[in-house]
Amino acid sequence: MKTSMFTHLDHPIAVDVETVENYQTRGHVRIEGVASDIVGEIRPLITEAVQAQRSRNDTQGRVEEYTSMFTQVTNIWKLSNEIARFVLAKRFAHAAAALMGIPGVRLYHDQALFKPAGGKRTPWHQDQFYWPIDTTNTITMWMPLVDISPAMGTMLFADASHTDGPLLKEGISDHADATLAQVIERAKYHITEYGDFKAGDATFHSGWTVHSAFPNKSFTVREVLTVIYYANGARITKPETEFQVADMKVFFPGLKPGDLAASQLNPLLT
Ligand SMILES: O=C(O)CCC(=O)C(=O)O
Repeated sequence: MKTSMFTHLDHPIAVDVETVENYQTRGHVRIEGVASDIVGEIRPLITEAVQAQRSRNDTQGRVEEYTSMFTQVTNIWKLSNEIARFVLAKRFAHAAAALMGIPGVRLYHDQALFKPAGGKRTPWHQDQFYWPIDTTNTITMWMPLVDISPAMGTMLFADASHTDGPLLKEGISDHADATLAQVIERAKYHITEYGDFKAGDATFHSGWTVHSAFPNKSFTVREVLTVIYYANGARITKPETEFQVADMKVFFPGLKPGDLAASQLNPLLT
């Protein structure tokens, strides 16, 4: 990867007022071309790291059903300097901060989520159920590394569901999926899906936005990288579930409830 590419990544991109408003009212938004200039260069490095991790068969300390739905690698930025430059890029972090309307964001973690050909639907869920953190200013950037269509597993979002906070005290499962589907019907949330994506486009969704993803009906792997951010200044809460106990250990190493959520794995990015 060329050094000039890295320099590019250090510059914030403009996020217009309408995009910010859309994010804040609906709990999700799509920004096209966030990384289209560089995704072709970073993709081979990420796929290589995912392959290496797959052969180690390591769940990386997490307790979650995701591990059976995807080839998932968490904190992939720790595996290569180039991937770190990408994941920690100011370009993405500034967009995340602008959408949330806050000055500073820290990294929670990243995830390569590679859904294999034939991979099943991602059930409805809310990410923040898993996170022991005292802010609702949390956001996930979800970025395909290849061009994808809905038939390969793009996401669906329940509009404005983030404004209702936690809707279910259950981790991802078929049961939780069915219950959230009922919640969606009762609340009459409008469901948004964004159609086709080019590699390097991205959606951003809030930690409490109810979302799911289509199955991968194609013959190729759906390669996605996500990066999760939260407001600088947030503190760690007392874990309420085994998932949150695991997340505290893995993503806030050495810290405890009440501490500032700022371990060496959570650099300030803006
Ligand atoms: O990629 C998927 O299928 C689901 C991803 C997801 O739920 C997330 O990034 O929060």
